[in-house]
Amino acid sequence: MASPKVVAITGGAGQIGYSILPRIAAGEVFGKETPVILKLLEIPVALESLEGVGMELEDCAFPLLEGIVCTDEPEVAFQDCDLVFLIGSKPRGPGMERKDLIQENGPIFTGQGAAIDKVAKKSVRTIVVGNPCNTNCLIAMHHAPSIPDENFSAMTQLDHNRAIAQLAVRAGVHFNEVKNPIIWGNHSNTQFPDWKHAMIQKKPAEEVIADEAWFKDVFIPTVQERGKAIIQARGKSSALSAANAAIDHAHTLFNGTPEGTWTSMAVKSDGSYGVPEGLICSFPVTCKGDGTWEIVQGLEFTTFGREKFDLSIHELEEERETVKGLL
Ligand code: NAX
Repeated sequence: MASPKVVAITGGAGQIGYSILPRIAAGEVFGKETPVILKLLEIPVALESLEGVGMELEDCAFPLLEGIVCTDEPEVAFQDCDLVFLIGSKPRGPGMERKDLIQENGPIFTGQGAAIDKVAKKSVRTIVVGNPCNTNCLIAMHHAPSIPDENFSAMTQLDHNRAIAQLAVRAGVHFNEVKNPIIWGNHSNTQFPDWKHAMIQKKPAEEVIADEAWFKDVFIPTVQERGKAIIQARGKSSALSAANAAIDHAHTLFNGTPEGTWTSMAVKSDGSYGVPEGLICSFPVTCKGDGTWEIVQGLEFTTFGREKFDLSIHELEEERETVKGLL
């Protein structure tokens, strides 16, 4: 058996927490030979509920689970961590603008970034799920100067998976036969779900589907607005699929992207594709499996695609401006 990996999850008593925890404990990120220690962080009012989640995890008697810590102190949760999922944040309240949400949640990520900086392993990987995840990731990264910026990423894997699913359903093929859509930009409804490089059964998606109007008028808005559709249907936001995507994101970081494929991940821009340096923007990335990623280079845009992507980059710049006091 390998030595245990220490994994922290914030918002452990929340919906996504409830769906993701058993999967990490079952070895779905680090494999069936690697034990895990789970550290769950919550706000004080949710601690009792968190203890209940801890009891349930215990009752699963997972062979790989070596320890469970429930706490409301970030420095306890992040101590010696190999992997941190920053999921906990406040949901958008009635009448709240996106800007208000950013200002409300931003401070959570200054404190948690600083705590990661202080007590986590220097090699820790942090995946930000709590919204607005790109900008929250920017804040956390900024407050952890002793950890490489490349160790931070925000989750657009759910959007990526939604794009795969829509293409598969439209083409009438299995999900496994769809590769390489791309989510460019922000995890918000300005994101640009790009089908131009996607492959279905090893053929270009646009040859298989051959319906430009469908891509523009159905595919893009369906992926962009899928979160809203789930809320309308379920009365609650996506949790099972969000947790699944967070597992996929972490699994890809630590196990790599299969040959010839990429995934979508929001990472720090190095200026690729004209994205201002330092923004946390979703790009197509490949991973080697050692926790590192690389932005796929040399892909081309149509004028339509470029305009869509630029809109999302602009929103990310506005978000950065909104939180500049926290950076
Ligand atoms: P829930 O409201 O069910 O759970 C959030 C939990 O976080 C609560 O238990 C709350 O007490 C806790 N929390 C709040 N502030 C905290 C803090 N400072 N430290 C630790 N815990 C804290 O929300 P849930 O459905 O689990 O969603 C969590 C976040 O994921 C939200 O911000 C949501 O918008 C975001 N999402 C992001 C997605 C993505 O693709 N990036 C998709 C799914 C989801 O919407």
